[in-house]
Amino acid sequence: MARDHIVLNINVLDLGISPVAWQLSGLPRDATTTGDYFARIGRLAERGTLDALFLADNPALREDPLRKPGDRALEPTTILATVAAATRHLGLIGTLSTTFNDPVELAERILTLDHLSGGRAAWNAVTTYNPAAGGNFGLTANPDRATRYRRAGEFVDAVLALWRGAATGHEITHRGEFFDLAGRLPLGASPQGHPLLVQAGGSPQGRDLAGRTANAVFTAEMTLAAGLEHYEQVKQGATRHGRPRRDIAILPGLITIIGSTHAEARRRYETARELQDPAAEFTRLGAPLGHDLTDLPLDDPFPRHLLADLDDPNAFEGSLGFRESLVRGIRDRIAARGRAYTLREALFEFGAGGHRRIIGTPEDVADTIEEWFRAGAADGFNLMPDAFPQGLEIFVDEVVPILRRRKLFRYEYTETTLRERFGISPVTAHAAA
Ligand SMILES: Cc1cc2nc3c(=O)[nH]c(=O)nc-3n(C[C@H](O)[C@@H](O)[C@H](O)COP(=O)(O)O)c2cc1C
Repeated sequence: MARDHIVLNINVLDLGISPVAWQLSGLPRDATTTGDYFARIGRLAERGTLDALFLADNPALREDPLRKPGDRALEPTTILATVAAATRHLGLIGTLSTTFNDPVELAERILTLDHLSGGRAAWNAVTTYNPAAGGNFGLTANPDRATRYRRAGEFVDAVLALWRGAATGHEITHRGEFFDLAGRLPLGASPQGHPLLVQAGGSPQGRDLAGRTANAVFTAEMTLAAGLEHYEQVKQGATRHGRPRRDIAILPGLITIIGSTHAEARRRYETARELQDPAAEFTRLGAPLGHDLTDLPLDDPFPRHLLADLDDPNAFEGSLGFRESLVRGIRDRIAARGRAYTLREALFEFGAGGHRRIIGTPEDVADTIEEWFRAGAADGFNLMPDAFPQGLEIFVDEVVPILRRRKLFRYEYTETTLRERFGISPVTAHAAA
């Protein structure tokens, strides 16, 4: 346990992480294309003194909206500007791709948000795996992982240099494989100096980029053992790059299906499961594993060959971080249940990706959060409720008070900027050199 407080962000994935969230939430299907929806979630998160609102990114034309109604379509930075206006304290973390953006434009956009919000902005850097994205940007395929991460490293360096230049009033020069730039942004220091940097992507390259540059990492781990390993690896990476361990917060995703009693939580889960279509789950589990599952018999034992090591990880299109977490999770299940563990069970248990999931009471959720935090497997979590707004309401009203009583979470906001709240070193003239 490196901090005295847990970091808790709310990850707003459409109407919730459940594929049938639009049926559970009771909100209109198109709520996620309104500013009111995000403003309401922002205010709710602030009522619970959460750290930040987090948004993912998918710079590709979307899947069929009729198959997944309610899929978020709005661009993250614009949503965050709306949330900034509706809140006073909440941090604002937007994911944007290093493969399909330009560093000068992105640096200016996020620094603008940082100024508008009084020092609450952060950028989550990802390299994008969705193969549909490349086609929209004039490529026949996405660049391979090694190329994407070389570009990501240079992109992040350029953005940080531009932000430090803005904070200290210096011009910068950057000459590299992908970008050449010279000059400075037309902005000065924001109230927190400049925005924070977050990273998501758990391959060896992703972990190294995080250790070298990030102030927070969004990770995917299902077990405490895996969480501990990942945590140490990234923190040691930070140390290797001469950075203090506390300048980087490790934040695994946490899926929550909460009920006031165990029976109620179970009922909430079963209701969703009955609405789910196993055929739709084939893609949700198959894509991150890198296999087409469609013709496999649902009630046979889980096919172990799907969990074999990849011949060429560099050529694997999906996220290695997600795949590793899933493979480990499913292997653990098979070890516990043997041939009785079927593909059907795996689809429903692991279809939401490689994140830890809790179906339980507020106490259960608080216990897991406390266990991971005290063990040194997490500095906090990116929360992913099954459906909004109820999944967040019950967290704010019933889990947060437990964490406060256990002295693990704040009663009120005491810091003004996200940098201070995360306990990250201030921007100094030294850092800008
Ligand atoms: C927890 C987590 C969250 C991610 N969120 C996004 C996202 O919002 N948008 C995106 O394009 N990629 C996202 N990614 C994927 C990676 O950043 C991805 O772009 C790339 O394929 C590298 O992933 P890898 O390092 O795990 O292989 C996420 C990955 C992880 C592990």
